[in-house]
Amino acid sequence: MKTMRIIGTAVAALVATLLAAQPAAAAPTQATTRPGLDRAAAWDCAQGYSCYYDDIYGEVKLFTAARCGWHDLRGGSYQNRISSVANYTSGWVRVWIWRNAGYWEQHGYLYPGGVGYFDTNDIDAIDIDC
Ligand SMILES: [Ca+2]
Repeated sequence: MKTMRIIGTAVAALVATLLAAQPAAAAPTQATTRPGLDRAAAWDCAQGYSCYYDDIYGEVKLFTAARCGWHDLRGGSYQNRISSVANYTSGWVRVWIWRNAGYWEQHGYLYPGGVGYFDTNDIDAIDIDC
């Protein structure tokens, strides 16, 4: 019995080592939404567009995306500033973070017609369904 327990422990340690070797990519999460977040005073954004804000309440607008598709914000004035999004397009919006190890990580997403915020100031790219 003791030998079996030792083997079991060794296997568990090996599995833990293998799992630890994988890049630790956090699963993307839905933007935070809650009742009242979409109050009328905020979220200035035209139907058919998606808009991006410096604060989490959709009040300090950074920009409106002029087209769908991928927008790499690295090196621009909006990098690491987006905190909330109004998505009045008919597609999903996804937000991405550039990891210095050399890869993109999807941080979150927001469904069509939604408004919401993300728990980061680290967003480096947005991708809007076309
Ligand atoms: Ca970043």
